[in-house]
Amino acid sequence: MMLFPPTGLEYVATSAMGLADKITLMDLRHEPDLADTEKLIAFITGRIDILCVSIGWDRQFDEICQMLNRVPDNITVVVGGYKATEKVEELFKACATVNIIVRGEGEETIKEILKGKALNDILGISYRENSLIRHNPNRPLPNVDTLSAPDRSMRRNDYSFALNGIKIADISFDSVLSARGCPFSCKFCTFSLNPLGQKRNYSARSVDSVVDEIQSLKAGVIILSDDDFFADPKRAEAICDLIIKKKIKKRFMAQARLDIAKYPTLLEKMVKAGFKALLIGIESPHDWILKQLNKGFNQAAIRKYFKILVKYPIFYSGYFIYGNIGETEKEMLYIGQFAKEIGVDSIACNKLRIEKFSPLRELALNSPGYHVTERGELYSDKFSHAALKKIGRRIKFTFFKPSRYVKILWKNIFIVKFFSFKEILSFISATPRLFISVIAREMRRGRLGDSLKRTFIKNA
Ligand code: B12
Ligand code: SF4
Repeated sequence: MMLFPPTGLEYVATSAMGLADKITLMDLRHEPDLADTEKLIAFITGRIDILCVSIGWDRQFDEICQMLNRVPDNITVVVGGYKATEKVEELFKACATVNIIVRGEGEETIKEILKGKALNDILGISYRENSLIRHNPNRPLPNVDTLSAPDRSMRRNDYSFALNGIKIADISFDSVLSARGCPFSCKFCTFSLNPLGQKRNYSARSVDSVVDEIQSLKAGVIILSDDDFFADPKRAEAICDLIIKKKIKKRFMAQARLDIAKYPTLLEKMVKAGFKALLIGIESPHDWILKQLNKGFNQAAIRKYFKILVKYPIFYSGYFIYGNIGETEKEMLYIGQFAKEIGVDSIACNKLRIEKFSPLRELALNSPGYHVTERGELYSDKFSHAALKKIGRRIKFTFFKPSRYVKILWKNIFIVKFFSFKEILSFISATPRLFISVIAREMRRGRLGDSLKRTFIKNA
């Protein structure tokens, strides 16, 4: 939905300030004039000495490689980001134009590159030297309080509420990273591991610096991009206290663990401070799977915690994982029903992924009949990708009946009060345009009939 800025790239660009004559920060999702590769290459050619590219996830990885391969040879290409770090070898192989890959966190490393330090002395990079690829040792992870928050004045676009290209309401978005790392060790999760397999110790910024950054932002809706914003409940409470004291009026979304239900005072303060939505990893209804994933709670605890959480005017989006090692179809399909039982407002279901450094890799590779693709997708002799995809859709459709969308709107408008009256009016007036654009999109993709059937009749 293009709601949030590329936080990692913004941190790196801010760190690079003052070390280049001019820095242009570009979020290509918001550069329609450069959507065409020819135009993008023409823009780069002749104007740019160093091209710094962030690759955060799998999506469009091949397209990015194709684009990078067209960059003229005289331009130095530096690539960083989660995916680039995980795929160092593959990236060098696929893109002859890439000179340097910055592995892991890049703020200090980019400075040394731009200052012209000898490449063999820069920690945390892999680089091309003639026909060889050199890998320097890892860079120790810095204390996050030493890093400057992203300089928003570098942005060339706003992040506002648009769906399918239609502006829905005058709401703008931003993201704030208050801490890096997570003190827990769920086995499927690589959030708190950087992709080198190096555990990121939980490192939190001071309460004042976080609230100062929030206060300085124009955006009305802030996502706190921390792996778990409430990892240190006392600190989270202090942040809420300061937001309330400074009368900052913003709406917040954050990723949280279920255990937050143990802190009623914190929950009350969160509501007062403007927390409207929590993204919570529930993962599975089944005790044996929760244990396999080392999640740290069981089904009874989920039910108990949700009984408490639903009393607060907060929108809860639950993440679930299906296609776990040894999981039956019946167990997977129970997710939709379970989500309804506990009272979560919305769900997102993902197939189990086994990334390069996932602690579950060994178990997956040693489980007869299970296979992991190069892209980290897990499938088995019993459940192919296609079969899992179909199960995923069935889970989704058990939960997302048309009445669910009404409930979601109701909760956001009347209970959570995410939207103001003016925003709702703007939303209503945009609805016909939005509806037409969605229909046009589905017709363009040749799947209008199928989509209508799946939404209103049944999941095929
Ligand atoms: C918040 C978040 C989101 C937010 C995005 C908010 C935003 N501002 O962009 C939302 C909810 C939208 C989101 C969506 C998705 N996300 Co997400 N997300 C995260 C999360 C938790 C934090 C990202 C962040 O802000 N990190 C902080 C910054 C500072 O770190 P960073 O981005 O890595 O950048 C540093 C370095 O990588 C490096 N660097 C980065 N770019 C560059 C460039 C250069 C030139 C240099 C030198 C260095 C450099 O320096 C940066 C500063 O230190 C991460 C997990 C994590 N802890 O990182 C997952 C994560 C990035 N997401 C992930 C995934 C899978 C997704 C989704 C595909 C989920 C889905 N199934 O839909 C979607 C993809 C959306 C899309 N664009 O297609 C995965 C990617 C895994 C992978 N191997 O591909 C991660 C790693 C989580 C995980 N382990 O599963 N996500
Ligand atoms: S799933 Fe959440 S709580 Fe568990 S390690 Fe990952 S970020 Fe931490």
